[in-house]
Formats: sequence, C-alpha cells, structure tokens
Amino acid sequence: MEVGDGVDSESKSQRRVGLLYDERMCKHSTPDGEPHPENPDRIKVIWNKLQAASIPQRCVLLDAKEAEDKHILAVHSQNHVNLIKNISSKQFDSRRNRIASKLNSIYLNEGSSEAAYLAAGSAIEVTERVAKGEVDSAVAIIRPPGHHAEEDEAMGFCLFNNVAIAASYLLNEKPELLIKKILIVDWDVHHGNATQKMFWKDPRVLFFSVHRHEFGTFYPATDDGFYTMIGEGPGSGYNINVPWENSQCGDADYFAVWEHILLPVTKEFNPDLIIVSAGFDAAIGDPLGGCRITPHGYSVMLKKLMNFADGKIVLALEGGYNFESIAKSMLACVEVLLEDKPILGSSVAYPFESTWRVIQAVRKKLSAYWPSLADELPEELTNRKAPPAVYVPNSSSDSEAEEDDESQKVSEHLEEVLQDIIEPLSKLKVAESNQDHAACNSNTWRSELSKVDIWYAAFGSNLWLKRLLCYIEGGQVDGLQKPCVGSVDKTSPKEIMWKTFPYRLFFGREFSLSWGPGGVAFLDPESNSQDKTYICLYRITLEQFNDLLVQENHEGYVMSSPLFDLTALNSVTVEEPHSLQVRLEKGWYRNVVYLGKEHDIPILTMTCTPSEIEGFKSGEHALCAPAINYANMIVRGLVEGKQLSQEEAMAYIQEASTKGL
Ligand code: Q9C
Ligand code: ZN
Repeated sequence: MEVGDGVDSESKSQRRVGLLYDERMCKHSTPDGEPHPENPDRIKVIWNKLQAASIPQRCVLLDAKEAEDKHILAVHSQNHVNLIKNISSKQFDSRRNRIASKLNSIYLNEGSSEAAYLAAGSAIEVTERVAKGEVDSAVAIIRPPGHHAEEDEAMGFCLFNNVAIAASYLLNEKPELLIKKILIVDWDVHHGNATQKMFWKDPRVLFFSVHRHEFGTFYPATDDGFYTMIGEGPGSGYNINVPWENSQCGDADYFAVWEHILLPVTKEFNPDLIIVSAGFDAAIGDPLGGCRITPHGYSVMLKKLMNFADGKIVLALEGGYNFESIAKSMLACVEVLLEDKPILGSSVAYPFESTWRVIQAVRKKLSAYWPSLADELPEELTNRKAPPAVYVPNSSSDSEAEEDDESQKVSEHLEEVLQDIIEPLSKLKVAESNQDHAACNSNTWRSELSKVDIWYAAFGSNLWLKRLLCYIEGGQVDGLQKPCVGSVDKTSPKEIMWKTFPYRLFFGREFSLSWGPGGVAFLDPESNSQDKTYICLYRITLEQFNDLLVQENHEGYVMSSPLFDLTALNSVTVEEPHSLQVRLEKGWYRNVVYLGKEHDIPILTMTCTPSEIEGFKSGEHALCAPAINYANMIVRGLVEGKQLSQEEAMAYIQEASTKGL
C-alpha cells in the first residue's frame, strides 16, 4: 500500500551539463575603476555561488575560447570587429575613452578586447558541445553581455553579440550537426534589439524577447521592441516581442506568457536547439530591471523549455546587476538542468491586467503564423488579475536610477487588496473549462466544489477521526483549547483509508493556539524514500477541504471565494509532490501538497511552506516535540485506525520528534 517507493535515489538520472567560466572575462572593467553595474564581480559572484553549492563538480567544465573573426563576421561588420579587436591595444590608449563616450552605454579598457572575444568564443563553444550531444545542456557565465551589440555598433554594455554569433555559427558553419532551427529566448529585462535585427529575415531563428518596454521609453528605448515587430520576408512571424507596459512584472506574468505564447509557439516551431539570452535583470531585487522574477520563477521557466529541442538548451549570461539575485537565479537554473526531478515551491499572485492585454495583442498579431495562438483567451482567465502596478516615477527615459526598493515595497493598503486577490497560479491552461473560473466569481463556488471529491491526507492530530470530525461537524475533543466551527457541509467523510508515504514527519513550533505549548506535526514532502509517515486519507469534498484550510490556518477568515479551487487543483496535480501556497498571509498549514492519486482521486495534504521547512532545517524555526495531549491524539488515531499498537505509536512519534531534519 505504499506509494512513491519507485523513486529511489539511484534512478534519478543526472543530466550532463556543460559549465563554462573563465576569470579572464573579468578583465573588461571601467578604465579608472569607477563603479558600474556591469562589472567583473557579477560573474565572480555567480561562480562563487555555484562553487559553494558544489555545482562545478557535478558539471562538465568547458574551457573558454576566443572567437575567430570569421565567425564574428557572420553578424558584425568588419569595421566593428576591427574596433573591438584593437581597442585594448596601446595605440588606442589615448583615444579609447573618447570612443567609448561616443557610444551608447559603453566603457572600454585594456581588457575589453580579450573579454569580448572570450565571451563570444565561449558562447560558440558551449553551443557546439550541446549541438554535438557531448553534453545535454550548458551554461556560459560570460561577460561582457551581447544582445544589444549591433552589426556595426557596441551599445548597452555589449561589445559582440555572443548569442547571435553562436547561433549563426551552428547554422552556417556546422550543417553536419543538423541544427536547422534555433529558438532564442531572451528573458533579459531589456529588449534584445541587436539579436532581433540579425535574424530579422531569417526563419531558421525564432527570436523571442520579453522585456520592459513601456511604449518605447525603457532602454534601449525604441519601438523595435514592440509586439508589432514580427520579422520580415521569410522571417515574418519568426520574431516575437512581449513588451511589458509597466515595471514590477514577476513570476505570474512570465508564467502566463510562457503558457499562452512561448510554449505553444515553441511546440509548433519545434526547434533543434534553444539558446537562452539569460540576463537576470528581471529578477527580484535588480536595480535596473524593477521586475520580480524569483529564482523559483526562473527554474520553472527553464524547466518548461527543457521539454523541447530534446532538452538541448544553452544559457548564455546577458545582464543582471544585483549580485545576490543573479547568483541565486543562476544556481536555480543550473540545478534544474542537472536534476531530473520535479520542482518544488510555489508562486503567488495573478498577472497584471496589462500582462493579459499584451498577451492578447501578441497572440492576435502572430496568430496567422502560429495557429496555436489563434483562440481568444477566455474572459474567465483574463479576469484573474493583480491590482495595477504602483506607479513609480522614472528619473530618466530608461529609468535606470529608479525603483530599487520601491518596486518591492507594497503599500499597506495594497497589501489588503492583494490579500483578497492573490492566488496560486503556476499553470493556467487555455483549454481549461470555463466553469472552473466562473465558480470563483460568485457564491456558486460552494456548490461547484461540493461536486469534487479529494482525499484529505492527515498526518497529525487529525489522524484521530473524532478530532477530524471537529473540523467537519464543529465542536471540541479533549485537549483542544477551544471548539471548532466546523465546515458548512457537515457530511462525514465518505471513505477512510490508511497509507504510508515516503516523506518525513516532524514536529515544530513551541506553541499552538489549538494545543498550547508543544510542537505540532508537519510533513516535509521533499524528503526521501527512507522516511515513512502514516497518513489517514479522508474522502471529503473540495468544498470541505477549503473549510478545513481556513480552520487549520486562520479561524474566522471570511472566505468569499475558495482558497483552493479547481484551477489550483489542476495546477497542483501535474506532478507529485507538488505544492501550492494558498492566499492566506498567516497560518502554519497554508501550503497544499499533492501526494498522488488513490482510485483516481487526488490526495491533498497541508503543511508549512517550503521556505518555512527551510527555516526548520536551518534552525530559524524551532523543532519541538509534541505536548502530551497532542501526541495522544495521534496515538489514538493510529491505534483506533488499527495501524499500530499503543507502544508502537508512541515510539513512532518519539522517533519523528527526536530525529533532526
Ligand atoms: N541613461 C544589459 O542588460 N542603460 N544592458 C543606459 C543611460 C543601459 C543594459 C543608461 C542599460 C543596458 C545587457
Ligand atoms: Zn538587460
């Protein structure tokens, strides 16, 4: 009766991931050491972070190489190549600063030439290794970045267009590797103006860029990044821009774009290889970007792309200017490339209204080229939106000096508004039935959710049926500090069954309102097959489950719409264990975890959030053995449920409360 025992650690296949870093790319720096966001420490902190996580040992380390002129010349002019080749030589000492000052957002020094050649050559190197199948995927930690560098002009901190050079190299120089179609995903917060131009008429390269645009006021501040720019001639339809109208876009906005634009198009295009222009300046905390992608967000975005091109995917660093953000984001990405396991974690909040507007505009504009974009998105979907972004005045046209902190600060009033609106969104499907959403918008949700059964999986005091029934019928059992209100629907569970799961039971917190002093039970769904937790499954309705969620977390919370609806259920059941946080701001059981199915009915439990589990592991939150009254509930549950004898049950709790996490 055990589930999940097939997931032994041996069978977790490790993918081969190429990793390239070379300190020589740090030689490009401001001539007099003036501070600059695009500085050598960027790649150093990324490398240090990966080392601290013992990542390099798990990767195939690749050597940096200088690009050959003939390969750079595929996308840059002879003039430009000459300039970058010679700019660091002695003869240019007196002219270098003057040349740089005439360019847009460029500095140059004695190390610039070498770094630029290494960045471009390294992009070629990793891409070729992936194309040859020597590694499954690869990451190039390179600088200077590339996507702004035009055919005949350095700009935007970029000297050579590394990604464009690598893509051209495979297409033009290596036909035998059979890479005929390349998808470039540019998730740097800035529009990849130069990459767009270089493949403007080329249907072999699908260039996709999602960026802050703000109607042409955000860097590079032209109309080129607008969604109307779709390519030309044979390249028509092979250029896709998703231009944000405002700052502060985060996971939900990017996931929505992935789900409703990028993934369906990628499926149709069917690329042989994917190159990500992987800037991390849309990450939360970035001083230039003002967006809010979390490391979890990046890992989901990447994982979804790995389903295409046979997993052949290359990440080439572009921008990203907050050390901590870029290091954490890159680490999250490499871990996804390395590991063949589902991603845990959750993201909250809806996309902005502006995001739905942009998504619909893009879909409409490109629907003639990509049939999968043709359907109009249902209103029930696009109705789900976050309140408008708080307007933050821009100091300059590309708003470089803005928002650092402001973008993450949310006014107290807004917090209240959000409380009512944010909700898990990791996988909204176009095809999803409209009733799912309609149910949420009115008080019909109870009757809708009452038609859906789930197994509520209890591993703490609710193992004891009488205690669980307090949450259904209302009332109080011995040891409970106060009576429960019960559920609206007071029907008893339709079925009860027991199972053991390969997850870790532990006890944390020193006090709870329900039980007084002592720890309460939590499940760590990330732990391994050596663990064994007794769980009692109660077959109840999804409506009742919502009432349980409230009582477990925030007694008295008025639930005008469900905390966990059909959309949430759809999104959480994609893989197991998968979790979704509900929109409650407090409560220790607001993380719903999907544990698989029984009789084709999903099994859901609730535990603390992944970050709280981290807190228990790090010692930030206290582990604490359960008080005797609480432990007694569990023992009674196990004994009356005929799972264990009194002694065995006590030993079981004893073990769970003494083993460290
Ligand atoms: N007021 C990349 O992220 N800002 N480049 C110029 C002038 C330039 C960003 C500010 C931002 C370039 C690769
Ligand atoms: Zn950028």
